[in-house]
Amino acid sequence: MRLLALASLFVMTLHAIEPYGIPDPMVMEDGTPVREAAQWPACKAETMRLFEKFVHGKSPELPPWDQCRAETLLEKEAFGGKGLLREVVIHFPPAGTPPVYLLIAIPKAGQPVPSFVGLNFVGNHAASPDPSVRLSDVWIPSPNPGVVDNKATEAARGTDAASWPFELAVERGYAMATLFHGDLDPDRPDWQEGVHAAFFAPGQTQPGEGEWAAVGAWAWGLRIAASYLMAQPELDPKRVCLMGHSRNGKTALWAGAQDERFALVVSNQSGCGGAALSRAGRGEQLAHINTRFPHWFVPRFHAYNGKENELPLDQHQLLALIAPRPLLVCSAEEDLWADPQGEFESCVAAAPVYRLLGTDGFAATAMPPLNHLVNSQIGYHIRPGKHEVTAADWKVFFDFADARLPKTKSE
Ligand code: GTR
Repeated sequence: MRLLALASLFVMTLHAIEPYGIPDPMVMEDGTPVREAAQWPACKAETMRLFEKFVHGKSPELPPWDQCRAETLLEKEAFGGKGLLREVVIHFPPAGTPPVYLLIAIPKAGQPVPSFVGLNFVGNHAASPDPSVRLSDVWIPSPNPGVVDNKATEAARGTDAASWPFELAVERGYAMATLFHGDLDPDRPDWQEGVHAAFFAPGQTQPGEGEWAAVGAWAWGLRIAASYLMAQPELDPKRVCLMGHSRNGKTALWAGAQDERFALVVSNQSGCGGAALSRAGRGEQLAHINTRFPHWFVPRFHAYNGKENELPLDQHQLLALIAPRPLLVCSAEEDLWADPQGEFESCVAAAPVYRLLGTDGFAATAMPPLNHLVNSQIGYHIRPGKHEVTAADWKVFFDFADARLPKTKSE
């Protein structure tokens, strides 16, 4: 029976951790327990289908990179000569899909470097104050600084730069790439702009039952961006990492689950529908998220509003889909809406899969002190403060990546 509470395990070792009757991530749908690593691929495939069916929908196949086309719009020396700032536009099939724009800081290293890629909330021009970065022309939510009638103006430049410390990345030896989720799909219940419409059958106006929603489309864009990064000689294709904050953190987890090419995943305050257990019942609940953001997840997920206990999955299984690759879950003390405790418990509950696959799993049995990195293959960090991503957070991401990625390309 899949809904085996992990109670006995937790009660013995983790007094602070609740199991809530969450599904056992290592029991097959027919009740077969997963006891060996060789059984995991089949269990993983079942879990993936559950997330497709109940949460994200199924995304189209990723277009092969040789069917995509990247054009460099900007390339200049930057960061006091320590690196390059580049912006590219990526066109991809099918015909009619809008392109995505990727802004990248690349250290001058003389050897292929690891990279991070993440979605931004308000356009590349907001991530960097550099006036040569292209001003986005797609729909952007208002109110946002410098956004007038849902369009970016010059006043929007650099307004989100605190979330994207490019120079720090370059100094730490990482490339940092970002793209606007609105290039893939506007963050509103609209299916005409963005990538969905290009896949509609004649007469279709919204995704059908089981088809991808907004988070699925955003995750698809991250994967296309990864294909670009992996094709660049300056970047190590084996060390492309994902970072996402909040709704973009939910998206990073889904992209990382689907695409094993990502070497490492960071979820920053991803909360409900991200790292936090839905059954924990704190902070944002399914009824909140599905009402305010009806386009993020598939309609079947909405059917569980107020009925989280009936979901045939919980979010620790999304974390387990990333195993055995390094995964860092970050919370903020004041961000109770994202339920730090539920994010931590999710790590605990995903750890058996990580251990099954030969890693050190998760090295904490109770919530760690503030500003302490739990440095195991599932990492965890909680800091004081509120819901945001800062340069101090990025330092933790780089510390974790330094510890968990191979050191050089040849390793
Ligand atoms: C909130 C939403 C969260 C989170 C956040 C964000 O309003 O309730 O799930 O995604 O937005 O993306 O900043």
